[in-house]
Amino acid sequence: MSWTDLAVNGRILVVDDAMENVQILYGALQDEHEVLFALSGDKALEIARAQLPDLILLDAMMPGKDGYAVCAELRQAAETRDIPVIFITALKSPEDETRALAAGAADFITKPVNAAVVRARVRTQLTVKRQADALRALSLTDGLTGVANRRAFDERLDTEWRRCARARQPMSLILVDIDHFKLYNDHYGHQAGDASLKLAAKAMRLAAGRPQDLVARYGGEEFAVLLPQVSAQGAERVALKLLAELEAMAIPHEAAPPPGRLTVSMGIASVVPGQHSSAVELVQAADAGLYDAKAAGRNCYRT
Ligand code: GH3
Ligand code: MG
Ligand code: MG
Ligand code: MG
Repeated sequence: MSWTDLAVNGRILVVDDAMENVQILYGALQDEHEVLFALSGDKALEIARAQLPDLILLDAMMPGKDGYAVCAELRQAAETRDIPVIFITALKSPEDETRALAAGAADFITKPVNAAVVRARVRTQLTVKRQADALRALSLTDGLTGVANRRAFDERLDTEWRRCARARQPMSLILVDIDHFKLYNDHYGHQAGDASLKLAAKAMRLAAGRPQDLVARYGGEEFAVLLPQVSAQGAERVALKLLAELEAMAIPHEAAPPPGRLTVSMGIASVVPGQHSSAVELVQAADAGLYDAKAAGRNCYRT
C-alpha cells in the first residue's frame, strides 16, 4: 500500500463569519469528512483546541479576530501547531497570498469557491499531514521493540520536566538494564536476544500502563521508564510490577546464575522539578541506583 492509497477522511473545521459561506463549504465536504464550523476567530480557536481537527479552512477577513491572527495563535500552542490551515479569501493579490503563507497557511483558495477544487485541496493537505505524522512517529520509535526511542525520551523528559515544575508535581524515572544479557546473546544467539528485548519492552509497557507513562529504549539493552506525576512510592510499585511481569513471562536464561531466567536491574529516582535541580541530575540519580542494584546481586531495584 502506498501513502496515496490511504483513506483521507478527516475532521475539518470550517471558519467563516458568513453562515452562507460555511454552508457552501459544508456542502462540499460533508460526504467525505466530519465537518465542524465556527463563525468567528475566537470560536475557531476554542473548537480547534477542544476538538483538534485534522485541517482548518479559514476565512482571512472576519470582524474581530481575523484569519491571520487565528493562524498565528494556532502556531503558538504545541497541540494546534501542526494542524494545516487552508486560507479561504476573496483577496487575490500576491501580497495577500504571501501574507497568508507567512502566517503559516499550508494552502490558499480564493472565493468564490468551487466545490471540487475545495475537495481536492483538502484531500492533498490531509494526505501531506498524514505522511508528516507517520514520519514523525517513525522518527520517535525504536524499530526493534516498538517503544519510544532515545530521541523521544529526551523530548518528553524535557517537556514533562517543565510541566511538573509548573504544577509542582513529582516525577519519577526508572532506568532498567537487562541482567547478564551478553551471556544471553552468547548462549542463545543474537536473534533470540532481540526477541527477548521485545518481550522485556512488553513487560515494561504492562508495568507502566498509564497514558502519560513513557517506556523508551535508552540504548542497547537499557530502557528508561518515565513516570510524570508519580512519587517515589508510585515508582517502586511500577518497579515491583515489572519484576513480577518478567517472573510471569519466565524467559529461560540458563547461562545466568539463579533464578536462571531473564531478569532486570533498576535504578529509581524521583524529584519535584525546580530551580535547584535538573533533568540531567534525575538521570544521574537513577543511574547510580541502577549501579547499586547490580552490585546488590541484580533482579532488584535501588533508589
Ligand atoms: P549486566 O548484568 O552487568 O548488565 O551484564 P550485561 O551482560 O547485560 O551487560 P553488558 O553491558 O556487558 O552487555 C550488554 C549486552 O547487550 C551486550 C550487547 O551485545 C547486548 N545488546 C545490546 N543491544 C542489543 C540488541 O539490540 N540486540 C541484542 N541481541 N543484544 C544487544
Ligand atoms: Mg469573511
Ligand atoms: Mg547495560
Ligand atoms: Mg545488562
